[in-house]
Amino acid sequence: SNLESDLRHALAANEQLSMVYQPIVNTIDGTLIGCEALVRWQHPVRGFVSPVEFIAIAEQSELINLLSRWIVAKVAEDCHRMVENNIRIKVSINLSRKQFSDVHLVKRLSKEKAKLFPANQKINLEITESALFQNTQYAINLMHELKLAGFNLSLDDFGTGYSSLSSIQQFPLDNVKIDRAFICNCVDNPRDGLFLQTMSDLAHQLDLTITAEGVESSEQWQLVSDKGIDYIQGYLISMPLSIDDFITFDPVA
Ligand code: G
Ligand code: G
Ligand code: MN
Ligand code: NA
Repeated sequence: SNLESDLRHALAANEQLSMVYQPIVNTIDGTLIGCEALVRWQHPVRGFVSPVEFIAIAEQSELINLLSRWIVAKVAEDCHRMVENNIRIKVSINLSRKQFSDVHLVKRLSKEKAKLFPANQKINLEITESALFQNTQYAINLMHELKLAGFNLSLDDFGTGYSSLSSIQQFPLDNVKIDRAFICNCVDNPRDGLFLQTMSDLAHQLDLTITAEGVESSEQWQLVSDKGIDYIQGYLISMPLSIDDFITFDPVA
């Protein structure tokens, strides 16, 4: 079967697709400060299809617009559930390179924010590193517009790609997410530890917060904490959770 037409069908029927939410906590005391929304597709024949695969397929056509709209509407619905359960946290939504280069992005997201989300909902947009360096001036302008529209901005997957440490200072960011590649060996590899310390110091000099992704052990949590990294996310804290599980998630339990 053809994945593109299958995805089109799943979107039209509002089935097979779901959102999960991975907690993001304070490094110092483990309190919940936010979550990252991640899309999932349970295909009836193929089973779980990775978002890496189906987002790339959606981006080959206008289907990416439908998928983006579905994701934002679903996240908004789930933010209402969180607020009803007295969970008022920042929710992070990923933007792919192609989504980031859509000229209608700011207008569309602003409308959706006003119309669909709870009042005063804090929304963070995660932009992958490679998206910023295709056209630096375009990226800077777009990011200023997103900031004016009330969104917070994270640089996602930092360290995997193109940016030198100092080049990030030109972008109006709020937060940097260190790619999990630097976390997985950081306890044994002094070079990764040095990179984390350097990134943490730089982020704070630029007035950004910094998040470590992919924290899987308490040794990693301790090391990341020693480096002054503000927030952590990873399987040690929690897997990504359905909204039902997320609203009963207790980070300190
Ligand atoms: O959740 P998982 O580790 O399978 O995600 C794999 C990749 O897919 C990650 O790079 C993640 O950023 C991306 N991804 C997951 N959900 C979304 C989404 O809702 N929108 C976009 N653009 N990317 C997503
Ligand atoms: O590219 P991005 O950072 O958006 O991707 C997030 C992805 O990382 C999600 O698909 C999520 O499932 C995955 N992830 C989250 N925590 C961990 C972890 O502790 N270990 C590993 N290996 N993957 C993780
Ligand atoms: Mn992300
Ligand atoms: Na990432």
